[in-house]
Amino acid sequence: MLTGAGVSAESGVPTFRDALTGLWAQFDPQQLATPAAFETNPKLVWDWYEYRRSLVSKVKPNAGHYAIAALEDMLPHVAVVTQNIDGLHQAAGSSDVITLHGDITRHKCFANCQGDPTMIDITTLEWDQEAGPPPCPHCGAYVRPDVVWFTERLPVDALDRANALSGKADVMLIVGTSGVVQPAAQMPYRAKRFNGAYLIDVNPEQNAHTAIVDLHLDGPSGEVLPQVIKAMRDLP
Ligand code: BJW
Repeated sequence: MLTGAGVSAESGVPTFRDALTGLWAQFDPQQLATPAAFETNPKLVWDWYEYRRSLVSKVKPNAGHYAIAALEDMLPHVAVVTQNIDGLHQAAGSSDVITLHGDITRHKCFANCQGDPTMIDITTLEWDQEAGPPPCPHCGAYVRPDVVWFTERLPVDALDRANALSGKADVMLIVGTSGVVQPAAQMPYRAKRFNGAYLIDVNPEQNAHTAIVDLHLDGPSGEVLPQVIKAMRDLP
């Protein structure tokens, strides 16, 4: 599985490119999700992530997440390579989840002063929350969310494993991603090139992968994936 923000849309988590609604509508998410934006305006970026972290803390997995988890009982090995930072695959019971872009509930020192990454538990900190991000208790640099921003390297172990699994996949389901963000967007190409994988795209919209997939299942993943499971269970 390669998943993106669309798989969580039916849980009430706006997709990345739809994430800026209401007060946030005036900003471009691609401009906020960068280390340069955080350095320029730490409070703005921190407040955006706090808003999204609060939202994620209230949502539950949807039928799409549960269908993906259910595939583990039906296939020899299912790995979920996700670009999502919301933890909903894990909450639905998927046991092998590779998180390429981090986790919005975790935090680290912006300077990684004690080694990369220097994780910080913000529940142990006291600071003026109106002022912006807390200072790192070790060095005083700002604390930031443990997510991967544009121009930053992905976690090496996660990327290596995702690349290796993609290169030997028999089937890849690509669910709820626009397919424009690298290196995640390369995974289907690796699966096709190295193992001739059968590619299935689940998305209510055309996207960057639609042209190369073997099958495009047009619809929301919370509706399409349970039907896929049912069809598999009904096989003779
Ligand atoms: C539904 C649905 C429903 C809706 N059911 N579906 C090579 C070429 C060009 C550029 C680059 C390159 N290599 C690297 C880059 C630069 C950059 C990049 O890719 N830029 C592109 C935009 C061009 N990549 C990076 O910087 C990466 N770092 C890197 O490669 O380091 C080395 C390097 C750096 C620089 C140069 C060269 C090498 C890091 C990328 C990190 C991405 N991080 C983010 C933010 C995470 C934290 C946060 O959430 O705030 O990750 S960006 C954002 O995009 C987020 C997402 O995980 C990611 C993907 O988005 P996703 O999931 O596809 O969501 P959407 O919103 O785009 O699409 C939703 C889809 O769901 C749509 O298709 C809907 O139709 C669908 N949908 N409802 C099913 N119910």
